[in-house]
Amino acid sequence: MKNILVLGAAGQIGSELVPYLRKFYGSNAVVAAYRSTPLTTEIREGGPCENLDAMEADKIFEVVKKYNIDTIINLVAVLSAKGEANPVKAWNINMGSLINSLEIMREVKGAVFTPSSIGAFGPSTPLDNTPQDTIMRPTTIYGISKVAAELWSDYYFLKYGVDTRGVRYPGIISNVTLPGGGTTDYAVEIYYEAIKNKHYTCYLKPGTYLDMMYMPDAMRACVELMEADPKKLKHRNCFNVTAMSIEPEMIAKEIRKHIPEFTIDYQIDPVRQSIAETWPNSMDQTAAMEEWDWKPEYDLPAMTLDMLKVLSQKLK
Ligand code: AKB
Repeated sequence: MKNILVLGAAGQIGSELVPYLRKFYGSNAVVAAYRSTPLTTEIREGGPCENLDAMEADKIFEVVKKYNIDTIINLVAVLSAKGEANPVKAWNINMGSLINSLEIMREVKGAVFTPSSIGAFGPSTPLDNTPQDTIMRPTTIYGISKVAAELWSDYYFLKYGVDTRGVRYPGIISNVTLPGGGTTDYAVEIYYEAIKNKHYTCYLKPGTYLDMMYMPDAMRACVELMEADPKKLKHRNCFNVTAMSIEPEMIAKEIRKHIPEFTIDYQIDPVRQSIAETWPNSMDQTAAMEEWDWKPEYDLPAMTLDMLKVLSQKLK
C-alpha cells in the first residue's frame, strides 16, 4: 500500500482523483494539498488535507514526514493557453513543483507520478498515429515544461532510483471541476453549455482533431500505471494514452442525439487554434497497452451519455 500526497488537489484532475485514490488506497492514505482554490466538500470531509504551496519545498517535506508519504502525484500545472500569457511564471510553477516533488522523493526513496500531455508534442511531430518515441519540439511554454518534466523524471529514475512514472494525457473531459486555461477546454464547456443554453460557441475550428479521454479512464490510467510491474516498464516517462480522436462537430452531433435542438457556431481564438494545430490528431498508445495492459473504456457515445446525465442533474 502507498501513502500518497496529491499536489494540486483542487484542480480538474485532483478534484476527482483524490476521492478515487481514497477508495482504492484508503481515506487516510491520501493527503490532498491545495493552495488558493478551495477543495471540494467531498475531498475536505473525506480525509487529510493540507494547505501547501508546491513551490515551498520545506513545507512539502514537513507534510511528507507528518504522513509518512512515499508517493507524490504532482498535478500542479499552468495549462497551455494560460501559460502563453505569462511564460516565465508558467515555467517556474510547472518546473518548481516537479523538482520539489522529485527532490523530496529522492530523500525518502519514494515515487513520483507526473502527468505529461499531448502538449509535449509540436509541429514537427508526426500528427497522425503519433508514435511513442518521436520528435518533440513543442512551441508552447506548457509543452516545453512537459518535455523537460519527462526528461527530469527519467533522470531521477536513472540517477537516484526514484520510481518516476507518467502518462501523456490527452484533453480530459470531466464534470466536477472545470479545467482552466487549456486548449482542449472546449470539449468540457460544450457539455455544460448544451445543458444550460442548448448552444455552444466554439473557439476551435470544425475539423480540429485532438485526442481526448473521459475522466474515469484518466484516473484508472494513473492508478494502473502506478501499480504496474516495474520490470515490464520500458518507458516510464511518459506513455501516450488516449480514448478517442475527435473534433467539435463530432461532439455536437453526438450531443444532438440526446438534445436535438442543440446548435454550435464558431468564433475562433487564434491562440488556442494555433496551439491545437501543433498537437497530435491521434496518438499511438501501443507502448502503454503492451507494457501495462492499458485499455480505455469510454468512447464518444458512452462519454456523452454519461456527461449529459451527470450535468443535467448537477445544473438543475
Ligand atoms: C491543455 O489543453 O492545455 C491541457 C492538455 C491537453 O494538456 N488540457
